[in-house]
Amino acid sequence: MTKPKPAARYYNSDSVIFPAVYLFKSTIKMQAWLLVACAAALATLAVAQKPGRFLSLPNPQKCASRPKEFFYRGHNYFYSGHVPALANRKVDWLDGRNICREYCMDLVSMETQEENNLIFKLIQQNDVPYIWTSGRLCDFKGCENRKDLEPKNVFGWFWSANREKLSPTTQIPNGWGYNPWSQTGHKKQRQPDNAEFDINGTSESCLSVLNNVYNDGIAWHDVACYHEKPVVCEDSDELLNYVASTNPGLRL
Ligand SMILES: *[C@@H]1O[C@H](CO)[C@@H](O)[C@H](O)[C@H]1NC(C)=O
Ligand SMILES: [Ca+2]
Repeated sequence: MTKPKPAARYYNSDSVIFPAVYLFKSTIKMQAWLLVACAAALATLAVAQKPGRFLSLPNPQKCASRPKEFFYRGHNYFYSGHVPALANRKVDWLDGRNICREYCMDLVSMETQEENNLIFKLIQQNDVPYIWTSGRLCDFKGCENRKDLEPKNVFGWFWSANREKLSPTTQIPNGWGYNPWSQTGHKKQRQPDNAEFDINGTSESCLSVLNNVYNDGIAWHDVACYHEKPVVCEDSDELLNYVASTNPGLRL
């Protein structure tokens, strides 16, 4: 197992790129957002004097030739294990987002049961052991003083790709027939259980779909973000719109 990276790096990179004021607001303009992101990145680099970890910007050529394994409701998806250049790569959560983002995609977000079933089916049919999703706990700088996110283990989760909140973790989401969070895990408790925090203080702040790791079928788990996993990428409207508007004529 590789040496874990300090959890603070995730908080830093998230709070720099996604100040919580932007969370759950989809109205933000991409150009303004990029300016903020770049300014913040430069400022932090200048202060820190060492490379930080940041969200990657999309690469127009990669966006135009992005892998399209399947299509659902206006979005393309792919599993990294099925892309020759990525087939053997397992990455931490932020690197996972960045792999996707260079293709104008982001880690997958399952807002509906139908979409979740598609991802579960992909995992089952291909014997995928686990994947990263864009699900993230709002536990970094800027998430304080948000009464609506308390308690964090119930109300504090959101999809990073579009900054939409998840349903409360203790409930069957509206319109779903089951709760996608596992009923068990390391502590034999329902998820999210933040189990690694109890072991050594590392928060389980990222959402992974695990395939029967705890004899629990395919289900959602909170997992520490440094773990290395393959990814499922999903088209990002935000990044596609941005690259389309800045590259007239590019076929996406
Ligand atoms: C925490 O515990 C996990 C599981 O035993 C281990 O893989 C990880 O390296 C530990 N992290 C730290 C920071 O000690
Ligand atoms: Ca867990």
